Amino acid sequence: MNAAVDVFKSQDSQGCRLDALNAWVAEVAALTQPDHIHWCDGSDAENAALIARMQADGTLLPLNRETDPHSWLHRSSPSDVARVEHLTFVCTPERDDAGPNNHWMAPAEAHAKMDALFAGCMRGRTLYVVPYCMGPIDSPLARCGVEITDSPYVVANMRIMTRMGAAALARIEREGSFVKGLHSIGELDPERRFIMHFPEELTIKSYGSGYGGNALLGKKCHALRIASHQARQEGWLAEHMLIVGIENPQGQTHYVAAAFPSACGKTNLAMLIPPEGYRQAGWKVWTVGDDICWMRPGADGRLYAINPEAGFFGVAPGTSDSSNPNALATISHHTIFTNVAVTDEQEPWWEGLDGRTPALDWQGRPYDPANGPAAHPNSRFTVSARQCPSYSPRAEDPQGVPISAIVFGGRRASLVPLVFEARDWPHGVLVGAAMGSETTAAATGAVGVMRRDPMAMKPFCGYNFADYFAHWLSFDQPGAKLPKIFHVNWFRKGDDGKFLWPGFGENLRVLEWMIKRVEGQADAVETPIGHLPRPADLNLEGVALSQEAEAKLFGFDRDGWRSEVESIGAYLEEFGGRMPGALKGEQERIASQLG
Ligand code: SAT
Ligand code: MN
Repeated sequence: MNAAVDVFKSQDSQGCRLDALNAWVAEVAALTQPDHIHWCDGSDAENAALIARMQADGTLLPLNRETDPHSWLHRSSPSDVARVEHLTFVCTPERDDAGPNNHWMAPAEAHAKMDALFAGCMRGRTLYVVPYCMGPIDSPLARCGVEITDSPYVVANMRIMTRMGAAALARIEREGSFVKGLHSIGELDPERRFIMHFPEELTIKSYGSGYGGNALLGKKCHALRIASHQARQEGWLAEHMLIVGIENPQGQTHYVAAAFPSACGKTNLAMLIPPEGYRQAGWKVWTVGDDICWMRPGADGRLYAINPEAGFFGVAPGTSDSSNPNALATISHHTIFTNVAVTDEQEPWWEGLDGRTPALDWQGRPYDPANGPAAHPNSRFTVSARQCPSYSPRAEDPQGVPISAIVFGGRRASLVPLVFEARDWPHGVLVGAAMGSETTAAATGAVGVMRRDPMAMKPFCGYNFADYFAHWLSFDQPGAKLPKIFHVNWFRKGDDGKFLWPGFGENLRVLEWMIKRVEGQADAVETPIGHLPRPADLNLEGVALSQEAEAKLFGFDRDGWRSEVESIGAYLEEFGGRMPGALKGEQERIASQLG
C-alpha cells in the first residue's frame, strides 16, 4: 500500500514554501513504493519508538544498563563497514568540473542508474523523511537538507549528528531551499552500491550501504562534497577539519582548525587534555568540532567557523582513558556503538580500551584472535557533542568562532618534521595541497599506503582540486586577516619503527608554539620549506626525547625535501592547465631555494 495521503506534510491556504519538498517526497514515494511514510520531528517520543522497533528486530542490541545506560550496539553487514571511495561519484555535466580527484559519471546516466536501483526498493519498508540543519539552527552559516531513508538506524544517527526534526523543517519552510539526499540500504549488496552527488542540483543519491559517511548523508555527502561546491559559489570554505579552542592562563582563547585524513586523530586533538604542568598553569582546551568546519570571512576580515555537526561519529579502537579521557566520558551513556566487540558483561569493548578480553567480536562471534581484531578497525561511536566535558561554550554561537591558525597534517613515517609554519597564505595553500598521508581503515582498500590527500579532502572535495586550490588562494584579499597556516606530523617514526613523538595531550606543546607565533612571541628558523622551531622554542619540559628524535622532529633534510618538492610538482601537473599559476609558482620558488 502506498501511503500517499501522508505525503503532504503541511499546506496552508497561502501556498506553501514546502511545495518543493512535498513534491519531491511524493515523487520518491512513487518510485520506491514504501508501505509507510514517516516525517521525523526529532522528538524524544519518536526516538524512543524507533529504538524500541530496532531493539525488537535486532538492529540494536542493548548494552549493560548500569555501566552504559541508554547505549546500544549495532552490527552492520560485514561487507558494509567503511566508506567506499571507488563507488562514490561526483556527477557534473562536464567531467573536468569534477576533476581527476573524483570519480565522474554524466548526470543523466547516474540518475538512470540510481533510479533503476531505487525502483520499488522500499516495498515492505517505511520511508523516513529526515529534515536536518547543518550548523546551529539560527546560524547564518548553517545550511539545511532533507534525507529520505529507509533505515531507522540512519534516522537515529542523524538525530545525534545533526539538528534534526521540526526546527529544521521550520527553517526549510522559511528559506525554501535545501539539499536533497535520497538513501536506501537496498540489499546491502556491495555489487549494488553507489554514492552519487549532483552538486548543480544540490542532490545526493546513495544506495546499498547503511554505514557512516555512505549513509548519514548530512556528513561527508552534504557537509563536504555538496557544501564545498556551494562554498565556492558563495565565497566560503567547507573543510574536513576539527575546530578546537585553546585557552591560555591569561584567559584568552585562540581557535584552531586542523585538517587530517580520517582516522588520524582529529577527535583526539579536538578533545585534548593538557599535560599536568599545563593544567596547573591554567591552560584549557575547548572542543568545537571533530570532523567538519565551515568558515567564512567576517566583517573584521578574520575567518569565522562553525561545526556543522551536532555529534561525533568517532573511531572507537585506540580510544582509552590515557588517549582520550574526554571521549570516554562523552560515550559513557546515550551512545550508539557500531561494530565494536562486547565483554561478557555486555559492555562495549575495542582494542586499546583496556586489558580485558572480549566475549564476542564485532560480528557477534565468540572472540577468537585467529579471526582478527575483536572490534572492527573502523568501528565507531555516535554521540551528541553536548555530552563532551570539554564542549566549548562557543560551539553553538551562530556567528562562529574566529580562527587564529589552520593546521594541516598527515601520517608521515619519514621526512616531515613535527611542525613548521608556512611563510604566508599562498605558501600555506601549497602546504595543504601537498599533504600526503598513509591510508587508514576509514575507507575500504589497502591500509598504510602513502597518497596525496590535499587538505584531507581527497575523498570529499565536490569539484576539481585545481579550482579548489584557486578558491583557497582567493581569500588572500586586501583587508583580510587570515589565520597563519602550519603543518604538523605526529606520526614520524625512528629507525626502530616506533613513533618519535608522544602525541595526544603532549601535542598542546606544539599548539602553544603556534599560538605564540600568531601573537608574535615565539622564534623559528627560516628554511625553504617554512619556519621551523628549534627544540628550545617549544616547551619540552617533562618530555624525554632521544637525540635521534630531536634531530628528526626538528630537522630539515634538504635532499629528502628536494625529491618531495619534485613529486609535489608532478602531482600539481596532473591537473594540467587548470592548476593556478600561483600555486605552481610557489612550488617552483621552493624547488629553486632547495637548489
Ligand atoms: O564514515 S565517515 O566518512 O563518516 C567517517 C570518516 O571516514 O571520517
Ligand atoms: Mn572525517
